[in-house]
Amino acid sequence: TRLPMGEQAWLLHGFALPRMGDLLPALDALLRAAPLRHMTTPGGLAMSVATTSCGVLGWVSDRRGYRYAARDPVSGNDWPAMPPVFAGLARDAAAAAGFDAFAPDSCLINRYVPGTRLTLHQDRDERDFAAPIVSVSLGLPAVFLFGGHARSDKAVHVPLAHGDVAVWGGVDRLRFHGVLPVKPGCHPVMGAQRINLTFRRAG
Ligand code: MD5
Ligand code: FE
Repeated sequence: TRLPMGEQAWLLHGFALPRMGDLLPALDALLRAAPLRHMTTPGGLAMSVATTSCGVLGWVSDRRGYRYAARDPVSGNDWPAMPPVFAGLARDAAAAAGFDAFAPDSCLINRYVPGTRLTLHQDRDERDFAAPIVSVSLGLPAVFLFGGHARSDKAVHVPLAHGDVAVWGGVDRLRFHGVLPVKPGCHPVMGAQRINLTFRRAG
């Protein structure tokens, strides 16, 4: 099902499920090549979400700020290439939501163990806000907060399950958003974690 969250924001329930057979082995290989790590915020705190990236650009945070970089600062190597099953899923989900020819150059991989949350924020580190953002949820369920254009705007709570794909673009691209603390549990495929893949056109 294709549920509208905003004028140009869509939840594609279960959209990734038919691709899990290719997606999960590709994810395993990526996490071996560029392990998840807790980056440091500009304020000097360790992020509660563990992150890594694939694609031409990866999202990084350190004392100097947030930005996209071509190399993994832990290994000094380029980020692993984006697997075709990742790029194809992102492109097809964007098209299903009305955004043609989405060609992401970055996929941020976020891991939430139980208790991990993501506070309300906007995604503003990308060069061009014309491209949509595609988000793939894996593992434990979570409650997504879909806010407005001001931090104080009331946020709608959207449940996200394993295999759900959300797409945001156009007038909804810069909305405040976040994730409530993930509840304890064990997913039959992914174990005691939620992993989110966030596809962006960053450069
Ligand atoms: C997550 N990640 O579940 C989310 C999925 C991040 C992040 O927010 O920055 O790593 S992406 C959610 C998103 C992106 C762009 C716009 C909107 C939501 N939105 O307008 O609601 O780990
Ligand atoms: Fe975000």
